[in-house]
Amino acid sequence: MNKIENISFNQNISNEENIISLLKNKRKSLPTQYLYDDLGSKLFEKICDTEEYYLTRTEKQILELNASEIVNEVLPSEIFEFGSGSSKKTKTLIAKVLKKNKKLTYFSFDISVKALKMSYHELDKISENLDVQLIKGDFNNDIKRIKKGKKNRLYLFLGSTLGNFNNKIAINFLKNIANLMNKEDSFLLGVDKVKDEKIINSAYNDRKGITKKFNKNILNVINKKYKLNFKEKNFLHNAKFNSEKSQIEMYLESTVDHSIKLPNNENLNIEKGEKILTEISRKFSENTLSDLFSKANLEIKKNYSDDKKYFSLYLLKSMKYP
Ligand code: AVJ
Repeated sequence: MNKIENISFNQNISNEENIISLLKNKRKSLPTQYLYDDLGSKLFEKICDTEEYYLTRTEKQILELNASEIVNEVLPSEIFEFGSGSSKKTKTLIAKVLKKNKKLTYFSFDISVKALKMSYHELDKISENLDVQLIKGDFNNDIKRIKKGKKNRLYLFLGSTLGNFNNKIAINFLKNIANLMNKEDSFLLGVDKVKDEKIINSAYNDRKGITKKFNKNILNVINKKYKLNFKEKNFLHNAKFNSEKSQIEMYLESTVDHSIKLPNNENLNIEKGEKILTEISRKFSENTLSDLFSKANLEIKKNYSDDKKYFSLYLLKSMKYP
């Protein structure tokens, strides 16, 4: 297998302080990226196969229907994917490019080594003309260390992972991509749209309880990382759409009064009913998106969606080059 280039900065010291302050806060939370350790990345793949989780299925369908048009529009020599996961969805696009273009370099950028390996195994044997490069890093901290493309690069950020970022971080992230882009580069962004709350809520409360497992796994991750003693049985999975903020908020809700010893040996009391935020997943309207794009200096070239308008793909260009 190709070597994994690690461009992530080691921030262990500040991380520990960060965890303590997030947990001591009146509104408790945990860093969302800790949901995606090896097991978490696998559980997320399983969520994508549940009946209720319409996102992946819908996006894949939009991609398949429009891959030819997208490829004709941008004809990339390089594809750079943020948060590539298993790269299953991207396969369609890569296959289309290989048919048209002779050679393609695919950069898979992810925080999880497991995900990078899955991506490699998914793509490795497709064609001799495909070069797969693996880069380990975190979207927000490491984007500044990504090298610009050599020619005609297509950036991908699929799966509505953008929805995990609050508005400020989302603008910043998109701006960084716009700055990274050369004149001929394009950017394909996948986002989940606002819709009937019932449909959104059930996507994050699947009957098989996989999302529940996924959410609770964050406790094992931080227990290991910071030698904490959170117990899964003291928490329940709570995911609900907040219509004011247009986002799913996923919490772990304490079922008992209990306390946790923090890394600085302080005791943290957690009351019954108290909630720890583990993830937000924003559902975007056209207005929110056009506001985001203009603030980030991105311009919409094309917009692809499904019949029900559940999900959208936006093909974007950097406004640096009028
Ligand atoms: C991978 C961030 C897009 O927000 O829908 C799925 C993660 N969380 N079920 C999402 C997730 C709970 C997912 N993203």
